[in-house]
Amino acid sequence: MSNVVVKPIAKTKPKVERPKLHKVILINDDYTPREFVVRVLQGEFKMTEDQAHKVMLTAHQRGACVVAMFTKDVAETKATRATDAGRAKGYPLLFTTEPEE
Ligand code: TYC
Repeated sequence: MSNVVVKPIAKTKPKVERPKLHKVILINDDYTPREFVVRVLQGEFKMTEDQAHKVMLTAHQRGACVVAMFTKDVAETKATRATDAGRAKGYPLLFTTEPEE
């Protein structure tokens, strides 16, 4: 009787890589009202008013600010929705995405 179980030799190292995250970046402009930017950040990125205000101010002062990181699809969807919210009001508000390093 032979009930010895031989474990096959693994040929490939199991590799579990996390998907690359993508930054959503808020770009400053001279026309979109500050309060509108804050409301879009709260609505689309689930920020508190305080967090949203800080991000808006950083973009206003430095030209751009990283809002958050998501998988590629989620980052692109949120950036598009947030940009479209501004466009619907005639504002040039812009959110872009960029892969993490
Ligand atoms: N600079 C705009 C103003 O002075 C406000 C603003 C801030 C717009 C951040 C866009 O990403 C932005 N009304």
